[in-house]
Amino acid sequence: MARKKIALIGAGNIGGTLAHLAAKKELGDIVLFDVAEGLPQGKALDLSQCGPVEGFDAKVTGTNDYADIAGADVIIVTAGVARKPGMSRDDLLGINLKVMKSVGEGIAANAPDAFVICITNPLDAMVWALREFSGLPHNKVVGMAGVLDSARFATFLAWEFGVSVKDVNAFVLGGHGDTMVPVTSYTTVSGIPVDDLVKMGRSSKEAIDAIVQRTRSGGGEIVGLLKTGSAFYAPATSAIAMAEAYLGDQKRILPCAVHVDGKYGLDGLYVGVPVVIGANGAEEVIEIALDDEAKQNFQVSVDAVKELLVACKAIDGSL
Ligand code: TXD
Repeated sequence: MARKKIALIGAGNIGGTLAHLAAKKELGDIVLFDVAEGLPQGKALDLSQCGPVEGFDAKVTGTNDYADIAGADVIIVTAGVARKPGMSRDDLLGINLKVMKSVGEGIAANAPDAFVICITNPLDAMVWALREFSGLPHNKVVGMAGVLDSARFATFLAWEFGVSVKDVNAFVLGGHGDTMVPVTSYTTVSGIPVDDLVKMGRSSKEAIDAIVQRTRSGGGEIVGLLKTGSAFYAPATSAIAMAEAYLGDQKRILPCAVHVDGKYGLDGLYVGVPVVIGANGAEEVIEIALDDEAKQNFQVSVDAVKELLVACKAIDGSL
């Protein structure tokens, strides 16, 4: 069976890490695309030279020509600009919306059957715009945010409880912004709800509330430390888990930014919700019962995403 083809649009910090992870896991042959001359080609050559050491036969190539992504099975989009200290994700909208238009056209013309995972910020708006510009089916265009936000939440909880990260199943809903909704009532350690662990005296409400807040500002914390850009190891790792769920028809229930129409009281918005990811892409949105607080927080997050879409439409009248 011919190897799958993974196209990475954007060969920057996340793109290069995606390529390295995909090659090590031999998910398929990898094409790195970027508008910067030499960057994708240089990283592809460097990554290829990992092959003899790592023992992978995946071909890694770099290009500035969209024709080279033809027939891709999975496309992961990181093209655009990243945050610097003092910038919010929403500050990137003006520049990155134009980038999504060129990326969407490139995908439509060369790989319309791909499963597309968007990472570019502001994520909830960019994934919606990418779907509009590309014209691909809604179930084949998703956004990566919730897997990363849940991983940040799980890391902090594992540290707090002194347990293995393997046993923490964290749940984050909503947009990829300060309004995201870490849901403690659906977050467990080996099946034990976090709220019960607090009642058992293994943490406190104050400590858990502080972790919820640290999760919300998890991206900004790293931007502040790095000063030159934003997180890229965990974002790449999170997107690769989504790609594997698609390529392996794993039917995983993952928090992703997907097109929600009818459930959660939404009528056609991209926002972070639990979704089954399998060979048909986003196969089923799982509508969970939210307590009043989570419901209110989710609505705040939905309203914030809607404001971003208004801003997008004001910039590009074709949306
Ligand atoms: O959870 C999430 N979704 C977020 C997303 C987590 C972390 C980072 N988040 C966002 O991903 C971040 O705010 C950025 O918008 C993207 C990519 O972050 P990365 O750290 O990889 O940015 P880089 O290193 O600047 O790489 C971006 C590349 C760079 O090489 C540019 O030359 C290229 O994008 N670029 C383009 N490629 C193709 N087409 C166009 N038009 C283009 N413009 C820039």
